[in-house]
Amino acid sequence: MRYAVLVTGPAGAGKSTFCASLITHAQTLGRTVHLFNLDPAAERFEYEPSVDIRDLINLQDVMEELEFGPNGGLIYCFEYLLNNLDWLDEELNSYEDDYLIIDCPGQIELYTHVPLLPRLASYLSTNLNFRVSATYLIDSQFMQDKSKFFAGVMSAMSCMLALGISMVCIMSKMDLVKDKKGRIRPEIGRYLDPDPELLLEDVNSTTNPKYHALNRAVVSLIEDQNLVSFLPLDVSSEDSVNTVMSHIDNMMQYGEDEEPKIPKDMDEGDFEVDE
Ligand SMILES: Nc1nc2c(ncn2[C@@H]2O[C@H](COP(=O)(O)OP(=O)(O)OP(=O)(O)O)[C@@H](O)[C@H]2O)c(=O)[nH]1
Ligand SMILES: [Mg+2]
Repeated sequence: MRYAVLVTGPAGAGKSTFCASLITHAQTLGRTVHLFNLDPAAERFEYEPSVDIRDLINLQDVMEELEFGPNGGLIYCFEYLLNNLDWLDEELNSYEDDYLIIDCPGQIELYTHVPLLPRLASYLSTNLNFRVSATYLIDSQFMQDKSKFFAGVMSAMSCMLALGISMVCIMSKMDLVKDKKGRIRPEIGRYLDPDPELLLEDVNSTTNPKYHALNRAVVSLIEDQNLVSFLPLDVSSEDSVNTVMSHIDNMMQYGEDEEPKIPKDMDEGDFEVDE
């Protein structure tokens, strides 16, 4: 079985940093994971990507040669990838029984407006037999403001619905919202698993009454989709990275259906079978 985790979230949410911390942590556990860079505009990485979209196409070249702006150029790069999937087949050919961590660009256009990433995720699972899941990162500092929290949850939800795969939501950079004793500040902590009704009261208290019905509709949507809880992530804490990785493993049922391996110096005849 092959596994792939798409690491998504808005620009600057901490995706690349999180990918690197997952790799470091996997190494300490003796597990092999590979970084797949899917951002054609990426500049540098802590770990060298094993697979890199920039080997196929580079955003800078597209912008110079075709005179596209950065966002149009990005869409062009993904369309190019999807028209050249034999490149991907070739690159991923050698990754059997492997775990890929896919560092994705943050632009929501690639998920919803032109569903390029959903097509890629579906290609990985349907054609290349990967078990695919996603994470969505939101910067904890975003959560200082209730209306930003709503916006963050809505964007996570639209990403999840567009991708159509299971997803873990992560609140990143938790080290920045801890008090002097190292505890998560309560005004941020309550957003990790908040009561939607309390959120509604909070948001209503700061919005014009003509939007209260809309706020109620948004809260019902969040409740129905059961997408309001976030896992805290502090990349400086090994425990925190471990917890997040365990959630991702569980979500993908990592390793659950691997065949038990017979040690090399025994053959099957060495096992006695009771009839
Ligand atoms: N304090 C703190 N800073 C972080 C953490 N994670 C990321 N950062 C910082 O946040 C900034 C953005 O991090 P990246 O990992 O590049 O974010 P990204 O989501 O990959 O960004 P793009 O690829 O540009 O969309 C960098 O300056 C990081 O050093 C964290 O857990 N704690
Ligand atoms: Mg990045």
